[in-house]
Parts: sequence; structure tokens; C-alpha cells
Amino acid sequence: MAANLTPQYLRAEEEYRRAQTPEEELKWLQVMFAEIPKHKASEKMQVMLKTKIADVKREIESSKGASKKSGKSVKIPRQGAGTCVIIGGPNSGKSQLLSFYTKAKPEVAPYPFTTQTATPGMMPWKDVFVQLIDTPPITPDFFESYLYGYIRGADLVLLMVDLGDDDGIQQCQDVLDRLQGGKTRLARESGLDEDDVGLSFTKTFLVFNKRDLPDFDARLELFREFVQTDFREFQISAVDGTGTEELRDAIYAAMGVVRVYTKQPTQKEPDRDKPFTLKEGSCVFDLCDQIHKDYASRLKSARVWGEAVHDGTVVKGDYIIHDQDVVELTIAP
Ligand SMILES: Nc1nc2c(ncn2[C@@H]2O[C@H](COP(=O)(O)OP(=O)(O)O)[C@@H](O)[C@H]2O)c(=O)[nH]1
Ligand SMILES: [Mg+2]
Repeated sequence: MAANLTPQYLRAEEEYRRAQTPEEELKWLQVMFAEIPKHKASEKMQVMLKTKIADVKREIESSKGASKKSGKSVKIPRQGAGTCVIIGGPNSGKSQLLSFYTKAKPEVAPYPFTTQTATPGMMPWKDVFVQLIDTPPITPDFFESYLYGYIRGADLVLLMVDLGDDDGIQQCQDVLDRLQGGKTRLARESGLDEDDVGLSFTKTFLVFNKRDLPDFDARLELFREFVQTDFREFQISAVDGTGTEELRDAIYAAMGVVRVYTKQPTQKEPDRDKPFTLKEGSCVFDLCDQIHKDYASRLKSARVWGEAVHDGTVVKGDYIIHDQDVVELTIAP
């Protein structure tokens, strides 16, 4: 679309893509509609937004009457540099991977449906953490509908494939089929569909697990013959750790963030233990917003030490932060 979209519109669009409930979807669709430039070039988009608003309102209305069947939907607050949700068929090693990377202790067992609720854990990467969420299995007969919200809200999905068992290939296909028809889908990159804004795609990695078991390579060949995806692929063993460092780096990279260390004018050294993480392309104002809700409006001056500038350069609030910058903020009282 050729329309000039405002930053407010683009932010609302991103929030909408990640909305975890119909109420959130409605809220952000309405912001998108208010923000979209009202001219000829955006007419098609305006109509589409109106349609989506009507659809979501109907969805909210119809769910009011229905009894709430899935009572286990827990809202997991976002933590760390970003969120990565682990999904897959039964026994694919989702819980094993969570316990490999984090201190969380989900039950790991050689029989299906051990994991009944979503379990979060924090995976270290250098001096920051990424939130991982282990989930119940997805099968043709079993799907927790709250998983849609987790998938939409996540920065990344890991789709685990059990290549230690002959059934693993079909089980992965079942998961893909399950997530094919709805408005929440897996894709190579996150985004909204250009022709139908109602479709939300979340970036997905395909993780072939149980590399340590015999017949892994033969099953991988079969997989490629029968299953079509364009996702980035990884081969790991969640038990002996093969391939897990490469995957860890890729998970962090997929969060699309930079680390920044802050310091007060009176401090000689910045707080090196606890960097803030900000989406790539964020500026000093965004950093202020993360620290305190009115710091951006009270910002008097900022100085930066980092790769892109000379040490101690005075910058404006719109300075784009680079990874590992040190930022000194002077905030008006
Ligand atoms: N050999 C081997 N076994 C694994 C691996 N990952 C998981 N398992 C085993 O597979 C079974 C299912 O694992 P679990 O994490 O509970 O699967 P989930 O249902 O996807 O959460 C358990 O017996 C695990 O010990 C792996 O990389 N190699
Ligand atoms: Mg499990």
C-alpha cells in the first residue's frame, strides 16, 4: 500500500499482530483505523479494517454467551529480552528443552500429555535472558485454544520435531495442519498478511530433536520428502546438548533487540550487570520510557559511550541506540 503510514499506525499494527485476546485485537484495530491516512490510496485498507472490527466485535459478543471451557489459560507476563514459545507434538522434547536451557523444572517423561499447562523459564544469553514457554502438545484431537494467544504474543516459535520416533513426522504435520486455517499462523518471518490484515504470522524455527538417537538422518530425509515448510531449521539433542549453542544464539538474535547499560551523571561506571533490552531501532526516548513513564518528557540531556560515537558524545532523545551502548541520562527533577 502506498499510503504514508504514521509511526503510531505502525506501532498499533504491531500490537494488533501480537494481540492475545479479541478485546486487545479490537482495541488496536480501532487505533489503526483512527490513524490510517484517509485518502484514495488507503481506501481498500480502510474497508478491510472496518470489516475486521465488525468481525472481532461479533467474536467478542458470541464468546460472552459461551461457557468458558478452557480454564487453564494463564496470562504469562513478558519478561527478559523477548519471548519464545516451544510447541510440538507429544514427546517431541519440549519440556526437556526448557529444562536444558533454564532453571525451570517441567516434568519430562516418555509418555504423552505429561505437560498440561504452559510453563515459563528464563534462558541466559550472555548478560541477558530470553523467556521460553513450554506448552502442552498439539495433536489432531487436542489443542488448547489459549496457545493462539501465546503464539501471537511471542517473538519466536520453536516447532519441535521428534526424529527419535517414526511417528514424529506425521505428528509435526498434524501441528502444521492445526495452525493452517486460523488467523494465527507460523511463518518464516513475523508480520501481518498484506492482503488480509486479519492473519498474524509468527516467526518459526523448525527444531529437529533427538539427534543422538539412531535413524535420525533417515527420518530427516523422510521428513523433507513429506513435509513442506520454509522455516529455518536446526538439528539438536536436548539431552546431550548437540546443536543447542547455535540454537541459543539464533533464539536471542530472533528477539531483534539491543542491550544498553545506563549510568547516572554522578556514577563513574555504568551498571554493567543489568542491561536494558530495547527493540532494534529504538532511541534514547524509548529507553527513558522503559525506565519511568515520565522520564522522556523530563530528559534534560544524554551522553553516549559506544561503537558508533566518540566517548561521552552528547545526543538528543532521538539518537538510535546501538548494541552495548552506555547511556548517561540527566533527568530533570
Ligand atoms: N534420546 C533423547 N531423548 C530425548 C531428547 N529430548 C527428549 N527426550 C526424551 O523424550 C521423552 C519426551 O520428552 P519431553 O520433554 O517430556 O517431551 P514433551 O512431551 O514434548 O514435553 C522423554 O523421555 C525425554 O527424556 C533427546 O534429544 N534425545
Ligand atoms: Mg512436556
